[in-house]
Amino acid sequence: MKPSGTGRTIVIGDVHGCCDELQDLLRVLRPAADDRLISVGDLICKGPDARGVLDWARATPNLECVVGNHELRFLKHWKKGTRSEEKAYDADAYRQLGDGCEDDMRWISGWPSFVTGPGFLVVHGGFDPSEGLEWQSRSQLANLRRLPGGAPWYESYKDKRLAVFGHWARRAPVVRDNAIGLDTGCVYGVALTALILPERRLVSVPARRAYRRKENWDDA
Ligand SMILES: [Mn+2]
Repeated sequence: MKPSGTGRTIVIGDVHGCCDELQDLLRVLRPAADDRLISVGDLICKGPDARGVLDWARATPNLECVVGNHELRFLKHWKKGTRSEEKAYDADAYRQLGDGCEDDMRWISGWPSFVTGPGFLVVHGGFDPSEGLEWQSRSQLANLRRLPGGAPWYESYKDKRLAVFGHWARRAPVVRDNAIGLDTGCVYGVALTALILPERRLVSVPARRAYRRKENWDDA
């Protein structure tokens, strides 16, 4: 690994509160101050330590976060003042976040639904390739897996610009010429994966354990 001063872009897959594995990954990546770090979103929920993950994120000035579906749901709770569409694991995440939650939400409300860089874009879920990314809803960008008809959205994506995404937990990264999926199910006991650009190198660290059980892997 290059130690520092390399100006890399490093995209980090779905952390879901797995703070130990995030720290393991950072020990391998050794990001420098001039590296551009990007989270695909879903930093929180399902895993053991949302607080630790957000504390790291807020203390990392060269990190940009794309909003995930779990953050979007928490923002909805915050804006409405009620926990609509509350998931079973939300109470755990709120407990982990504790008193800082209001500040966290204010900060998260500023996260974009996608970010771009030279030759790449990062989105949490996906987008309909037949329409401009900028016209699609925050909810769609954070949640999309399959297009109407059932095919994964990225199978219809023909642009040369590399689309990096998370959200769809697989036992291995999805690697196509123009799309890379980084959710390798850390919270389910597989691995936490990052992508280093422009060289397109994938770096994974194993999950220390399965924090949640996954009944069915949708690897198709
Ligand atoms: Mn997600």
